[in-house]
Amino acid sequence: MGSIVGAGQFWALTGRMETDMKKLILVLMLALIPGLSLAGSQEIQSVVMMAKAQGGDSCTGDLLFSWHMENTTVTSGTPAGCSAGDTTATTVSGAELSATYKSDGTYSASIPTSGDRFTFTASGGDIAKRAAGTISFDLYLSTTPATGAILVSLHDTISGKRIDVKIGSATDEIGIRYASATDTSATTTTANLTTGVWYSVVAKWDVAAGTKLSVSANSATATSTMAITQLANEIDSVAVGDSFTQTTNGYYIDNLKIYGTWQ
Ligand SMILES: [Ca+2]
Repeated sequence: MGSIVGAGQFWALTGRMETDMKKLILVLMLALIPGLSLAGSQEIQSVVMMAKAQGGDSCTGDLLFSWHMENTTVTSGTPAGCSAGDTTATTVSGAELSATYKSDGTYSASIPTSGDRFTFTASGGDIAKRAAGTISFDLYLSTTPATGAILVSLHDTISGKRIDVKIGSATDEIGIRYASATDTSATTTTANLTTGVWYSVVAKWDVAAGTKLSVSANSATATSTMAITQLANEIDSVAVGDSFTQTTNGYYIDNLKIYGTWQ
């Protein structure tokens, strides 16, 4: 019991040790602050990671637009997309978000008949650029498509010119058409698309590059080095679906991304 220090002795001791205690407290603080700081940064990092996961895709860098077709608001749903401009699809004719087929989430864009499409307003090249870009999306043909059926298109509505990703003159092939002063296109010949399968489609254009156009699907790629004249005005409308009058289509599009550069 002799080791227990009485209250009077304690205060006397702390009085004598006051300077040393201050030094000790200072050392402890210096030792503890980096630990507290690390714990704090880890906590902040976790919160940021959670926010990013909940927020979906991020339109930073070359990615201008991403839509998973989970909601007509591209930034809603799981997974959520992003847009550097317009975020709300305008539904035209019989286009609809459908749970029948999808490559991610719960829904895809169903384009059942001619003229069905979703449109977005663009401005100043915010969600697609006439000079260069890449469009990627997943495609599911539920029926054999019409020849030349439009899948995704970028419009300069002032001049009426456009960039189209489309079915080829053969119904099992994919093409890209850059329709400015003259039409230039590239179309696969060995994609051999069939109904009932999800395919990843990638289409690219670059007015200034040596290879101007490229389109790929099902391990087949077609390119073109023929000169293309840049659209007269920047793209002001983006359409997902059939923006020309074709015959019955019956296809689904999911996981669309548009980049402002050749990827
Ligand atoms: Ca989806």
